[in-house]
Amino acid sequence: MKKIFLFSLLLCCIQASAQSIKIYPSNWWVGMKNPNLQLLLHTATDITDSIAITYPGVTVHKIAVLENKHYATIDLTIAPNAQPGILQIQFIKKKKINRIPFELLAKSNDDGKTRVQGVRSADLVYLIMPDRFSNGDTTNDRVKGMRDEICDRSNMYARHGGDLKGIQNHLDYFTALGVTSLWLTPVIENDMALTDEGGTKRSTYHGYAFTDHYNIDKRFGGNKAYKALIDEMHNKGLKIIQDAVYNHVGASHWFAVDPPMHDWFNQWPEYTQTSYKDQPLLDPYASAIDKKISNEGWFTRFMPDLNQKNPVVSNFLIQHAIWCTELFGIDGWRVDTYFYSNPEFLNRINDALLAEFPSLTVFGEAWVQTVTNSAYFCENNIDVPFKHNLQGVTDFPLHFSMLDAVNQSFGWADGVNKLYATLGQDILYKNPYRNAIFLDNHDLDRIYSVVGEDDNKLKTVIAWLLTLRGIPQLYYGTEILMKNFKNPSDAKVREDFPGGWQEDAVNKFNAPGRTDKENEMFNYIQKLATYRRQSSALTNGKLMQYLPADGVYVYFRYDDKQTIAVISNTNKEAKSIDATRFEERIAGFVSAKNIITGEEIHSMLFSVPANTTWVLELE
Ligand SMILES: [Ca+2]
Ligand SMILES: [Ca+2]
Repeated sequence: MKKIFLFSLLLCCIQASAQSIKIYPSNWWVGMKNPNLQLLLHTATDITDSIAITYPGVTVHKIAVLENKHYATIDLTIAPNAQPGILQIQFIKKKKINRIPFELLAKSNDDGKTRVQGVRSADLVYLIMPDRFSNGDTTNDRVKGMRDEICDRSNMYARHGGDLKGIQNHLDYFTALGVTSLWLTPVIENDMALTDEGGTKRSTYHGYAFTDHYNIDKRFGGNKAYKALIDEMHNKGLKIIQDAVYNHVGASHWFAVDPPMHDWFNQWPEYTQTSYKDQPLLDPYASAIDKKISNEGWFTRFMPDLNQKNPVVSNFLIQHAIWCTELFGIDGWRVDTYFYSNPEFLNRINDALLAEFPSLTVFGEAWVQTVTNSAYFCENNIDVPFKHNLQGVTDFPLHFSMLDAVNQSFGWADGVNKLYATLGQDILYKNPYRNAIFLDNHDLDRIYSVVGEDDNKLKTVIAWLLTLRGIPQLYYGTEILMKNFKNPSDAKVREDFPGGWQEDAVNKFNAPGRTDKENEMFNYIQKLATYRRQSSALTNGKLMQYLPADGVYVYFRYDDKQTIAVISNTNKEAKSIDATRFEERIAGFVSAKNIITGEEIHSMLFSVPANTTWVLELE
């Protein structure tokens, strides 16, 4: 131990000024699998003091002042036998010592058990935009000193006051619906002034412009409210998915205002926006410049693009993801704008997270058009020079094909044939059950509008969502028939949940506040989701699909305990079905029970009404 002390002191020959020093990460843990840690120190003035750390089991390897002398890094290792406690980082100048405390906590013993559990195909994820769901604490609607103090529900671009307490107040609503996991759009601090986009002043209520990774936004309730929400969720058997953004930060982030190094962000001779195209990243014929623009072009002018090839940037992002997972007990990560980040970095951060938390789920947003492109960005069976290691993606090709299947007339390559053909390309994914599947989200037209406010069509796509392979994700409000297209703005698909604010005239969290149609949809989802939870075939079973014929599409989910048939008639008229065609899956069964209506079918010949999907359990 003595030797370690000496070594730590030896390396501390750097001059630093010790006033208001910020340290990132803001704390760490003993008992982590990776013993290495890189602290990033930030002050308002040049660092000129000596820096020393003496703590049993902690060895300092390197202290470096960065190109911008307001920053230094300390590389250290934490021995397996190090004890939790307060480590003092000493800033020494002319015999005066300023000590900054840094806490080493004990790593949780419950990771992988009651927290950090992973989110699987057995779960049902409910996506929430916290600013727009429910206002549980009006005292945080406006926070003095933040760059945007506006809270105005009459303005769709302003913040509306929704927060984490509001979500916590409705945990029983989620469990009643059959939801097992929440995904919240980012909750990390976005202390941004209003931005000017095409003449409209907009707040970053959506959360994708981080300004301090280590603080949850105070308008959502801060770190304390986030911890309280997640702890209660875990107690109630609900899981949490956090939205990660590795690609960019908000222009008012402290390290964008005072960049630690000249190459902290991707640099261009003049402002260069990404093409938003994924194709050059896998196209064997792509030019180098197209690839570079896709990956290193900026998302917007006010979202600087992080250079993850810089190892200090990369360490910062990796440690932050681990810090959040361990501190809050995150069960899964949804990674925003996945393919815009450096690919080697992406593999590194996934490896680091999984090494520390083997049960964790990570899926990336890959907004692409084809299964090939989608599969390229996760673990796949494609013979390509660079292999991504991501578990799964947000399955856009399946999303597009479900919409075509329900909205198009049946044809050789149209209607349900699109869904059938898309699933057939699952040969490209290593494990398609790890993809997040969805009908809509905060960036897309709401599904009820997309299906022309046709309740039967909505029931059909919800039946597909809850019975196909993958991790199903429902967008808040689908169950109460919230609608809208992204016209004139995506804010139209992010409206407030009625009843989430005390002053709301109606409260759709309760059955009496919902219309008959809304209750019917709520009850339909509840019934299917509740059934799904205890169904081994629907959550983990195999999938077998039959060639669509005459506008009718049939598939089975099955294992050795259970067989479920899903029959969709997408025609405008009833169709008769001869089930002998499905002999391979139905042999040995004598009847089938409609899990929504309870009706029984005893014949091999039966008729399915127009525009209807049945989910049947074979008996
Ligand atoms: Ca509030
Ligand atoms: Ca980028």
